[in-house]
This record gives sequence, C-alpha cells and structure tokens, in this order.
Amino acid sequence: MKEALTVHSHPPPGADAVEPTADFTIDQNYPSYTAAEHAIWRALFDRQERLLRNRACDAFLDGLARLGVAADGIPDFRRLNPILSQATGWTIVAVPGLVPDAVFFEHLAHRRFPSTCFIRRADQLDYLEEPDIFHDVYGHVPMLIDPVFADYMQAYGEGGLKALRLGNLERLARLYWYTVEFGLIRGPSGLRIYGSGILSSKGESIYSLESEAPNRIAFDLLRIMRTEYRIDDFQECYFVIDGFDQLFDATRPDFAPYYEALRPQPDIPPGVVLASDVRVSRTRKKGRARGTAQV
Ligand code: HBI
Ligand code: FE
Repeated sequence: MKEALTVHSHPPPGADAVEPTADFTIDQNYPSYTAAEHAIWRALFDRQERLLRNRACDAFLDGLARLGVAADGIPDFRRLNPILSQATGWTIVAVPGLVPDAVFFEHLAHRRFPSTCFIRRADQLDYLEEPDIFHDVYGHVPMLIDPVFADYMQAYGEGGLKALRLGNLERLARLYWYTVEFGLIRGPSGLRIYGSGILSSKGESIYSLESEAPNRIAFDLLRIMRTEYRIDDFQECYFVIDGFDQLFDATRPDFAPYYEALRPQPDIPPGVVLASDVRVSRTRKKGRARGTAQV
C-alpha cells in the first residue's frame, strides 16, 4: 500500500490466521463461534437492553428492533445484510480488526460498514480498547438503519479520504469520535445516547447521561475538530446534537477552508470549557458557559 497510513497499518495480532484481501475483508465464518462466545454476546446484550431502554435514542432502539439484533447470540451478517441494505443501502463487511484509515474510509464511502468478527473474552465485558463484534454490530449497525445517519456516515467516509489527502485526519477523526462514537442527542424526552462507544458500554451508558463530572456542550463542528479526546477512560466532554440532519448538514460543505482556518488555532484539552461554548444541562435548561477558560 503506498498511502501514508497514520495508524494501524497492519491488522492486529491474531488476524494473521486469515489472509486478508486488499480491502481487508474476510469471511465472518459464522459456524466457528462457540457456545461460550454466544453466551458472552447474550450477557452483554441483556444488560444493555435494560440500561438503554430509556437512555438510547429512538433511532437506535428502532434499528435494533428492525434488524432483530437479539439476545439469542452473535448475529450472522448474512441475515442482517438483506434487512440493512433494503433499509438504507448499507452492508456489513467482516474485517479482522482495526483496518488502515484509507481502507476504513473507502468502505464507509461505499456504504459498507467494516465490522470485526471476534467477541471479547468473558473477563473483558466492561472494557476493551479495540472494537469487537459487540461494539461494531450492537453499537454501530442499528444506527445505519436511520436514513439521515446513514447518509452522514457515507459523507464522513468521503470526507475522511479527502482529509487523508490534505493531511488533516487528526482533526477530522475528532468529528467521528465526538459524534459516531460518543455523541448525545437532545430530544423531546431529554438527553439520549446515539454514540456507539457509549451504547456498547455499560458504565458509560449511565455516566454519559447521569454523571455531573463530564461537560456537555452543544454541537459545534469547528470546536469539535479542535478538541482532543481520551481513549482510555470515560469522556470528559460530550457534544450534543438536536437531530441527525444537523450532523449531515455540517458535513455538506467542503472542509478544506475549515482546515485552513483551524491551522493556527490551538487544540483544546477535553476537560476545558470555552466562554463561547453553549452548555447543555442534564435537565432541560440551556445557557452560555460560566466559569470558563479562554484557549
Ligand atoms: N477500523 N475496523 C475498524 N473500525 C474503526 O472504527 C476504525 C478502523 N480503522 C480506522 C479508524 N477506525 C479511525 O482511524 C477512524 O475512525 C478515524
Ligand atoms: Fe466504533
């Protein structure tokens, strides 16, 4: 591969058991899952089911129901794909683990969601740094049933390919992080979760909505692209949207001028609130930031 790949130029350890194709896709090899692996899926599913009923956004809960992603065990991509492609034209492709950025974006730009196939071990139910099939299929795939979110994901893939060419991946990747992975949405019933990193995590499903600790800030594209994030703990900051069209609309313009405008601006640590931030409270009030820092 000739592209300058920023991270994960190789599949993770263990992935060498299968020879990946140029687009890193493999066969899910559904019959190879053991009873113990299906039991891990069920355990993860059951506890999120109880937690998310009043915490996940409607689009996620609808998607989960329509796909029939259920408690019985690890889903077979061959069963999910006809439902998903009928709904929004997306398909799931199996990959061995994290794939190079260019490969990842290429898939998204073609409405293919790269999903890992392996499931975490029983001693990793609460925390795993790399995506596994529970995070990918339970957390991400139901959201792809929503037509606007589905379009946003494709637009992100196209934007990712461009950001790679322009050398701005770090800033664009933050948009994915703070929306697709850790986004909150404000609706008639209050704050709800749509970010897959939260939806697939027991602890963060509660913390993201109920803890006083993190900051919750109204969605602001350029602000997000300056905000650093942590991958080793719950987030210190969440960005809140009012609807998925807000995400899609934000990705409509050409980002090249944004990258230029942001070039001289410093990054913002995740725990910092700016005077210009609009804070979103856990209840219904909304207001300008108080006690803030200038960066
Ligand atoms: N590969 N399988 C997989 N899943 C991801 O979420 C992923 C990836 N490769 C790259 C990547 N994410 C990130 O670099 C982008 O989200 C920016
Ligand atoms: Fe993810």
